[in-house]
Amino acid sequence: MEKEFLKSIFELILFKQTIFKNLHLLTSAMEKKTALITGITGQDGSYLAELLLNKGYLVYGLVRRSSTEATTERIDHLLKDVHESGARIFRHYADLTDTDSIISSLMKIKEETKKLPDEIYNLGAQSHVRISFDTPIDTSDIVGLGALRMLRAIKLICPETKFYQASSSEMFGDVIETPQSEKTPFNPLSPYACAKVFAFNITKMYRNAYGIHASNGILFNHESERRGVNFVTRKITRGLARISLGLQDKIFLGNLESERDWGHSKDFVNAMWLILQQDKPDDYVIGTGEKHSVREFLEETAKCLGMNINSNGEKGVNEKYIDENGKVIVEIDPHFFRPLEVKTLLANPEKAKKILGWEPKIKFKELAQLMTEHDFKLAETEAYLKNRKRSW
Ligand code: NAP
Ligand code: F7E
Repeated sequence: MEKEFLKSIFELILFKQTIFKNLHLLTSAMEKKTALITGITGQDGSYLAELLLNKGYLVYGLVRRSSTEATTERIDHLLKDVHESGARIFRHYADLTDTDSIISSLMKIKEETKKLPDEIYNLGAQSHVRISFDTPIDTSDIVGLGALRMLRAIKLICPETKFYQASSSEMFGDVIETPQSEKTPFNPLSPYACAKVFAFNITKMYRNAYGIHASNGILFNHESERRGVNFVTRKITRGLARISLGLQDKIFLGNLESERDWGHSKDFVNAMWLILQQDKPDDYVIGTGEKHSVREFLEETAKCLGMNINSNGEKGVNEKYIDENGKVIVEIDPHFFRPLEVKTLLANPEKAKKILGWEPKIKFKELAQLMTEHDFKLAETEAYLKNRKRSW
């Protein structure tokens, strides 16, 4: 009898919590804009979620199921228990390769907020260019067909929703002209870039054929303290920071001569938002208008750390960087070369400046400085924990 009573009290509490959550969501959604982000656990997704929350949005994010909680590391500081009154960010399990999960997520948003999202940002991708040569079919499915799945769901369920497609400067590939603008023809060199070209074109096609507010941001490389550790900038800042504290001996890199137009992700997600605030959908190149080589990034990082490193002067796979104690700290490993290499990329962001009023705040040197400082602090913590363990 007592057990039954306790059970009904417990059920009542759960019921109240659900009603409270839905009521809270309903009132919030009526007052606030709602956005859905695919790829919310990625570098850009996490900064975009922060930006939108600061602007008062309700934010939904599509998250892939994983056997660990590690994939939400970049957004853990934003997540709250959905039953808490201030919760404005929500996760739905879904996958860009699974149309049903995308449609289900849109229907769930409708159920919970009694309206459909005002804006959808499609950032989900297998975004590593070299890995796309190893997994071309999976990459094309996520990157290319994934965008089409999103657009098809929008056409069927929420044709009024504004759509942002994360297009990429990789589409320019073997560049036809320098710098690259919205008018520069594409010439892709990887499965990733070919899939992005498809996604770009299908976004434009849905805009023209069905009047959907669908725009492409053609973003040049952007990095940050949250950049994945297998992209070259983070590999360098993390690697050299760890080497400087004796946690690692050396790093292995590929082509040091590649040139990229590197900006900071925080600036770039602001451009994404500005693109969707325009009355008319359109395509925009987003970049800093400055290019630097991988070698320059390596040398700038060493400078930030006060490391004196020099090349042995050899070219290609025999080149090494050596520190003041004669220790080799950088070697070349052909594994990191690509079957085809995009040698140089440089943005002409004039249209974004003129129409969106967008300009990057963080340029090359500050970017390297921010990333290096961040990775040095992480390495210091790692070294401290390692030494503490040793003293036990
Ligand atoms: P990122 O850090 O690699 O993040 C990619 C995101 O996509 C992650 O949240 C990942 O989830 C998710 N994802 C992967 N496969 C998925 C799938 N099958 N279904 C749903 N989600 C999936 O990439 P980023 O640097 O933030 O870039 C964001 C977008 O901009 C990407 O589309 C990228 O291609 C594009 N882009 C990036 C740059 C750049 O320099 N960063 C430049 C131009 C364009 P997990 O966390 O579970 O892996
Ligand atoms: O390579 C060279 C490599 O992997 C940059 C993605 O966000 O930006 C990114 O693609 C350059 C390339 O970025 C290593 O060959 C040398 O030339 O950091 P990355 P990415 O390929 O430019 C575009 C715009 C995107 O859209 C993509 O999603 O650095 N490089 N040595 C190396 N690259 C890596 N990863 N590792 C090396 O050891």
